[in-house]
Parts: sequence; C-alpha cells; structure tokens
Amino acid sequence: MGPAETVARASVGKRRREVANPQPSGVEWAQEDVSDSEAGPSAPGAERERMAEEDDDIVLSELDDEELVAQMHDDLYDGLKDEIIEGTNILLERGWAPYDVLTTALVGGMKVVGDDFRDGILFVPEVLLAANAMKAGMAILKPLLAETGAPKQGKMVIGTVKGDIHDIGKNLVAMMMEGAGFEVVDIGINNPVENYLEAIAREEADILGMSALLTTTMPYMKVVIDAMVEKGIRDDYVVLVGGAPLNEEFGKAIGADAYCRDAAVAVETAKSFLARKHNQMAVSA
Ligand code: B12
Repeated sequence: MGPAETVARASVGKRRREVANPQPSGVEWAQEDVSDSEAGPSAPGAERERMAEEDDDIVLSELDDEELVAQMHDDLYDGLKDEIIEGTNILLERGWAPYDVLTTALVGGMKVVGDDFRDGILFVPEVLLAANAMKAGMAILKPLLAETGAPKQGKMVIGTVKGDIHDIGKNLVAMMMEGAGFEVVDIGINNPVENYLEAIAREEADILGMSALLTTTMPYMKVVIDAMVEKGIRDDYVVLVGGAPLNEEFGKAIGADAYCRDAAVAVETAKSFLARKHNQMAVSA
C-alpha cells in the first residue's frame, strides 16, 4: 500500500461504525503494538495513541460500495473533509450517479449528525466540521448535477431567512434546481424581507424559495409573504418553502404555494407550477 492510497485519520472517530467483523477483508487495520493490559491505567497517552492507530490506514478505494458509504457516514460524522472528497470521487469513478452519491453517501450521513446533535451527543463545533465536509462533497457534485442538459425552465431566487444561518439544504435545492434546468440566484443566509423583495424584482424571478431550519426563524417566511401581498406582487411569483421543521400545514398557513420536504420534491413542484403558469398564459393569450 503506497502512502498516496492511505487515508490518514486526523481524528479518532467519536462514533465508529459497528462492524460484525472488525477486520473486514480489503480493509487494513493497523496492528496494535500494545495490548490494553500492557498499556495499563498509568499510560493514558499510549492508550490514546493506540486508539488513534486503530483508526489509521483505512484505504477507501479498497472498500466495497456498502462499506465505503458506511465509512463516509463515519467520516462525515468526524468532519473529515479530505476523506469525504476522496469517497465522493471514488463512488463517481465507480459509476454512481451524482444524485445517488448526494442522497446516499452525503445526506444519509448528515441524518446521523442531525440526530446526535438533537440528542446532545454532538455540539456546534463538531456539526460545523461535518457541515464543511458535506459541502466539500457537494462542491464536487454541483457541476455534475448541473450538467444534465435539461431544457431551460425558469428562474428561482432562493435564500435562508433572517436569523438563520443554515444553508446546506438551501444549497442542495439550488444545485438540484440548476440540474433540472432552472436558473438559480442564491442570496445566501440571514435574509431580511428587503433582500427577498429586491432580488425577485431585480432578477425577474418566477419562483421565490425560502429556507428555515429553526422553529424560531420559520415564522419569518410569513413576514416576507405578507410584504409581497402588501405590495400587490404575491401572485406574480410561485413561493416554495422548505426546511426540516416545516410541514405542509405550515406552508398553507403562511400563504406559500407549496412546502417541499426535499430537493427532489422542490424540482417536481417547481416544474408543475411553471407548467401550469405557462398553460394559463397560453389560454389567456
Ligand atoms: C448542520 C446544522 C447546523 C450547522 C449549520 C451549518 C450550515 N452551513 O448550514 C451549525 C453548526 C452552524 C448549526 C447552528 C445552529 N443550529 Co443547527 N443544525 C444542523 C443540522 C445538524 C443539519 C441541518 C442540515 O444541513 N441538514 C441536511 C440538509 C440536506 O437537510 P435540510 O436542511 O432539512 O434541507 C432539505 C429539506 O429540508 C429541503 N429544504 C431546505 N431548505 C429548503 C428551501 C426550499 C425553498 C425548499 C423548496 C426546500 C428546502 O430540501 C433540503 C434538501 O433535501 C440540523 C439537524 C436537522 N435534523 O436538521 C440542526 C438544527 C437545525 N440546528 C438546530 C439548532 C438549535 C441550532 C443552533 C441554535 C445551535 C446553537 N445552540 O447555537 C444554531 C443556530 C444558528 C443560526 N442562527 O442559524 C436545531 C433546530 C431546533 C429547532 N427546533 O429549531 C436542529 C434541528 C438540531 C436539533 N435537533 O436540535 N446547525
């Protein structure tokens, strides 16, 4: 095994993948130099080193698909950006569709991070590292998802609402929409109502997308929609909303056109709304 093939583990996994056989074929595990009893309670440094070594030298390219995806979930959990980049590239080289890499290896891994954050096992700094690793994988997939050659559909302005800095889901929706042929203008995070109103007018958008991940920030979507109503422009746009704490009922209650539970639903919903709009225009012409 050459050094280039070796994935150095920068940190000890906080939550190692449970494997039935701790030394699966094709995976090289570092041999332990010192046994537990030899290390003894008086050698915490040696013990830490031993644990770190156990984590070293997993060759991602030698894992089969299932093992690699599980390892990527672990690596995402541990915020190992370089390993996520390598894993993403390996799956693509093996012929995986970019969308499958995104949903299975990356979004799937983020679910575990989310659950442990909720349960107080992970904290903000660790989740930030995981988010950065996820973004590194997404950056590789972005041009591939946009390369589908889908016919041009329409224009969307998308942004996360005021008080909220979560942007992974929003970025994912933007990527998938671009891949489906939509032009997307991403206005980023923490957007006050003025930003949305200015952007949809400037860009002559067809669709406004708002994202919120916090129960405290999701009501702000209504502030934006109410401002659109007040200006008499609400019906000029299709308003789609999304984010983990939202649901269909909430979407209806605030006057959005639709709540979308994920990026794939967002694409389908956007397409069907624009098709309806074009049909109406054709009838009234
Ligand atoms: C990553 C993360 C962070 C990262 C964000 C990094 C980043 N750049 O985004 C960091 C560490 C910064 C963070 C900070 C905080 N977070 Co946080 N975070 C998360 C976590 C673990 C994952 C979110 C994520 O990226 N999911 C993966 C993506 C792919 O999924 P998604 O966002 O849901 O998006 C999909 C759909 O919802 C939909 N969608 C999303 N947006 C849109 C928009 C449109 C238009 C459409 C159509 C669809 C759509 O499509 C997407 C793709 O399929 C969630 C846990 C969770 N279960 O959501 C907590 C979570 C959202 N965070 C939470 C909290 C409490 C916080 C903090 C307040 C913590 C703190 N004490 O400081 C801060 C708030 C900061 C702020 N002001 O915004 C809570 C919220 C609880 C609540 N009920 O409000 C959660 C639910 C964790 C928990 N269970 O406790 N967080």
